[in-house]
Amino acid sequence: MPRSAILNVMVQAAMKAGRSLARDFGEVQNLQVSLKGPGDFVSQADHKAEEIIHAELSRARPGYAFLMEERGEVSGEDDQHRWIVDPLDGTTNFLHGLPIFSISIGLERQGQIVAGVIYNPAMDELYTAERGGGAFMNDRRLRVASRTKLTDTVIGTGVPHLGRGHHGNYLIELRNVMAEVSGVRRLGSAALDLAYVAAGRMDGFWEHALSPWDMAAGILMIREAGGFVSDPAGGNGMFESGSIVAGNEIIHRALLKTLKKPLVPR
Ligand code: 2AM
Ligand code: CA
Ligand code: CA
Ligand code: CA
Repeated sequence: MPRSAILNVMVQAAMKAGRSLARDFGEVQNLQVSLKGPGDFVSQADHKAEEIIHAELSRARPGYAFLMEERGEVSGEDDQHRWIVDPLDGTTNFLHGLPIFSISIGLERQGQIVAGVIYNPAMDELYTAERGGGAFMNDRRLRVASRTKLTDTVIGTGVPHLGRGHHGNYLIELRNVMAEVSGVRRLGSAALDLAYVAAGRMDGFWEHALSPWDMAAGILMIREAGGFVSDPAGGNGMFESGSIVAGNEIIHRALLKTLKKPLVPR
């Protein structure tokens, strides 16, 4: 399916920012890094990528509002549209030389996510989705994995970072999931994790304490790949709660159930 004009704009912005990130990744030891909170780093690379995305998107669609990780909210005259941007998802990986990071750009129209792009410049993998138009990786149509037995699955997650609570609850969830699946993976870029669920590379995913910019593009990607996404209660409150659970219809339902269990002794 040919990309729409708006998706092309998003792809161009993500690729241009991706080239900037790739250059900075090559000399990561020279980057200026600062601390936003406990364990919460941000670098020149994050800011540069965000500048590029902001410039490209506002040039193509003046007036659209923004929600960006580093700049925060930027209002626009157009109250129907909002870009939701994470210029570098996986900063910790990036700063450690681990090539698992991404750019995530989502577009909301009247509060509904209608287009999403997730780009990993280190692997040159570009994930795109449009509402009703399917999800793609470098032009290949994506479909979530079809495994239906939890014991066969690989499930991604994110460990709550320093400065965010709920570690006790999370450890109970992790224990119960570990006991029921074939493998648990923690890659460190929530946006990429969601793209991998859309691509069928992971059968499911859950994480807490996320922000809209980590999830916006990925939520659409998974749904357009035939998957299911919700908050832990099964509702659509991922942005409000910061928590997300995803998979194909059966694995999503099974994960919701496992995550609700009290600590099962073994
Ligand atoms: P980031 O790299 O854009 O900050 C990994 O579990 C996810 O959590 C990533 O999407 C990462 O996004 C985010 N993250 C990692 N450490 C964080 C921290 N200290 N504070 C807030 N978000 C963090
Ligand atoms: Ca960050
Ligand atoms: Ca992020
Ligand atoms: Ca980020």
